[in-house]
Amino acid sequence: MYNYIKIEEKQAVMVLTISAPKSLNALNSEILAELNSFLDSFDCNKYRCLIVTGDGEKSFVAGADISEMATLNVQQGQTFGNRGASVFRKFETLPVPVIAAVNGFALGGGCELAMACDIRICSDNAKFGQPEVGLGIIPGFSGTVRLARLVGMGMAKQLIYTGKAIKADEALRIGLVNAVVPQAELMSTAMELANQIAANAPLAVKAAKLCINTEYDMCMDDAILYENGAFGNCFATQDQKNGMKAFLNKEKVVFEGK
Ligand code: CO8
Repeated sequence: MYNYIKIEEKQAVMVLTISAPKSLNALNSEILAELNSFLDSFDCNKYRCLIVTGDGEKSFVAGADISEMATLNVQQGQTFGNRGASVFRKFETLPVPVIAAVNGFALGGGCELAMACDIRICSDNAKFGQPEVGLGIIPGFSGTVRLARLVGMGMAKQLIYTGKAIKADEALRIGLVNAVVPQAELMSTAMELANQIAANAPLAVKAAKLCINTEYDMCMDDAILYENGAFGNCFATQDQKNGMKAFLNKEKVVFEGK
């Protein structure tokens, strides 16, 4: 069905693998189109978490495809940038949480893809960077937007202006990733995290994601009001009733997402 992405269902968790090994999983238009159609058809009622990774042990995504960008004009550059940015925004706003399991190079568009995910964990051989200015461009898949939000203005500017890649331990230190694990444990760690998320009340997890994303750009008073509305809505769900009843009766609950 797809040429460049592989999908694997693991009960309530979906694993998406970007696979273009000849170019270290660099993103060309075809891969972006496949990711777009995958996201459009993703069933957020069936799956409670999505894990995104890259094929092989060397690279998550080594950026946007430089061979495709080399001859673009201004209009085509904007179109290509917009294509990637809008796909990444779909990852960011997917109703269920998305975990990036970064298994190697996350450069340029690869770092930008990881940043559009909710949570990033990486293998100890991972490298992160925004090398675009060394190619005569700037990050164009929303890297100038998200990097400063994640690691602060000063560090984002340093990374983008120098184009230098950083290793996994430095990415952890500056808060770009949540955890670093040995390569052999990356997918099992991502899966464990995904299963922990999937075991919780799915409507509540979705509401929490929407709140955090939406409130980030609001003023404090509006954000508190927004959360209050979403909090109240939780009491219309069966999951809230079952979850609290199970707690009070010292029973285990299985959430149905209702
Ligand atoms: N695009 C196209 N091909 C790539 C890319 C890429 N981003 N990265 C690697 N490849 C290809 C190489 O050309 C090579 O192909 P071949 O075997 O045919 O020569 C193959 O993958 C293997 O790569 P290397 O031989 O270079 O492997 P190394 O282990 O020596 O080096 C690196 C690995 C360090 C990852 C190196 O390949 C590299 O520096 N790659 C480019 C990284 C980069 O600059 N990424 C950012 C690209 S720009 C970007 O992402 C902008 C996003 C916003 C776009 C907005 C559009 C307007």
